Amino acid sequence: MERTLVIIKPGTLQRGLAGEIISRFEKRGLKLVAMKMKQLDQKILDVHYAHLKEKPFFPWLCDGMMAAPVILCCWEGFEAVKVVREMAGATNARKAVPGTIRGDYSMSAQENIVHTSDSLENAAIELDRFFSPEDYCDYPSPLNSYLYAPDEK
Ligand code: IDP
Ligand code: MG
Repeated sequence: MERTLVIIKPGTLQRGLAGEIISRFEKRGLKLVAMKMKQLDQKILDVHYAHLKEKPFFPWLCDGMMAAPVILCCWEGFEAVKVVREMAGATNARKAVPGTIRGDYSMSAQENIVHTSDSLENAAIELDRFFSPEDYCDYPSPLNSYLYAPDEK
């Protein structure tokens, strides 16, 4: 099973949508294995959004990500990285397809509800950035035989 990082962004929390967004991942059949609320700071955002440092919108992006706490979630599932990424939809929410999270809840390229890891490699790096080994909860998945076929592991 893969693990991926979702960050419920500050605007999502402020708009009272956090529960609804978390619920969508639950309903899809993903398993929540770690979760915490955190106030992000510039230091961690410089690393997390290093690929965007030269962009003109970088300061606004960071301001938005520090405007309130975020909710960090680790979701587990078969091919979870790609599934979660596709659930989020296009970065620019105005171009995101209806039915995706961004396509259903946002009008913005910046204030776009969630962060999702974009590859298995980056998921591992990002999860290490925000979670310690003891943050992960190991608990039974009694519904797995209803959610998956035997070769989907
Ligand atoms: P992603 O979140 O879909 O992976 P990235 O390119 O990694 O997209 O960008 C990270 C975040 O930076 C986006 O989620 C969004 O909040 C912000 N962002 C990206 N492109 C733009 C833009 O053109 N204008 C404003 N904000 C942007
Ligand atoms: Mg990204």
